[in-house]
Amino acid sequence: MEYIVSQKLFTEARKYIPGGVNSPVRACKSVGCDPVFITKAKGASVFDADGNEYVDFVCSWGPMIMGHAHPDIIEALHGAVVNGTSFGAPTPTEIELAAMVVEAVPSIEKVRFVSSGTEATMSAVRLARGYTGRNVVVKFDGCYHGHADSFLVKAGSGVITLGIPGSPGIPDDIVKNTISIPYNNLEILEKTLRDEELDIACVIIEPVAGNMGCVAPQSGFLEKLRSLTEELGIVLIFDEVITGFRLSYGGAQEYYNIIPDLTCLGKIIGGGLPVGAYGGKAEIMDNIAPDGPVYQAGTLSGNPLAMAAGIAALKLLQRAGFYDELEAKARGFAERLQNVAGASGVPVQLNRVGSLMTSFFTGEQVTDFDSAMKADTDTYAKHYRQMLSKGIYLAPSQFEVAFISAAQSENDLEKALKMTEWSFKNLL
Ligand code: KE4
Repeated sequence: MEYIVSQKLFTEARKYIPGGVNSPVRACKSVGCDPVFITKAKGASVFDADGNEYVDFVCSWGPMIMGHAHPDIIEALHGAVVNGTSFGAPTPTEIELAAMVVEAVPSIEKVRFVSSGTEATMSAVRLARGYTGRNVVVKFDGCYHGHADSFLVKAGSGVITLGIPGSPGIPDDIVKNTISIPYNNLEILEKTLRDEELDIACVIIEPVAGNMGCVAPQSGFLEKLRSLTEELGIVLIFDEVITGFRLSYGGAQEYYNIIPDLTCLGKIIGGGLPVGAYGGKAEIMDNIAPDGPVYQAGTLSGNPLAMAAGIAALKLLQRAGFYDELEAKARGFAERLQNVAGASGVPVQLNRVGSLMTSFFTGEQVTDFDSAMKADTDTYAKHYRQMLSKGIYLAPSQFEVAFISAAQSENDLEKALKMTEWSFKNLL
């Protein structure tokens, strides 16, 4: 494959944009190559500026569960855009999408739309602090909740991908109110939450971690987290920006039947347009301005185009059998991928929850941040470059997930398996 045009574009982009990208992980630094510039996408395929076609397992980092440029979403956007693009005023479509979210997500009685997952999580934490009058946020090593100051402590996603401990520019006063503890460690969880020295406002967690690679909650972990936060009056926030409408129509909380106090959403609910949301018990949500004193606002919150795309996307997900079919497809693919890895002799741990999965290049089980960090990122990088050269578009980081979408065909998956088999033969 040639990447001549992408390379020219990357040089040009770096003149105007830091790192040539508008989000760090896209720069492909950790996988030892320059990014390809994508010009269009359709269904399971993305196309780069050199005209190369790829089977897409990034899915825009999660939103494109239906595949790219779905006709229903395109039609919804056409219908909306002719009426204008933004009004800065309440609109009927915000009510429609809000009602769909309230209906779908067990914990959500009221919901506020924002424009990104980061806005959703930072607002939910501010709300939890305002509602409890406490300051400390507990998060988990390797989980990523966006780039708000409070979260860049042992965070996942691009923070571990780039190997940066946190970020300059965040005052110690902020960091001291964030405590990060190991995922799946019940003993440290209980010890931390029961520490009376800490005035803990909330715990925020990815109910299935997707930002240290895919890491599932071990049996009893979420249940213990829920019972402890309930007992201690600590607000439990599920960050379902990835898992919301992904693991089931009601998200991870429906999938595991654990109901948090607040839930953060993003990605899928925008159908590819910029949307985030946070919601939960009315008793808590009614503390948000203008009804309550906790302030949060946004010029483009509830944007009519984003609402139209989100409504169309969720309607597609309501089809009977959708999630069963997605689970069967993902399970079948993962089983075959496991066989390829097993036959290759390459040490791979394949973690999968629903249509999220990660192949960790390590011989040990991956159950938390420390075990994830033992993965061989150089081998992942070589695998990434090999797969790209064969038309398979994976996440440019060992610490992200691959997404199965409704659009990938059996041929697409078969091609990915064949190229994986070829790659594994040429890795070591
Ligand atoms: P955004 O602000 O990027 O819309 O959402 C932040 C966020 C919050 N919570 C979770 C669980 C998330 O995964 C994210 C963002 N995910 C990353 C990739 N895993 C977005 C990709 C990027 O940073 O470019």
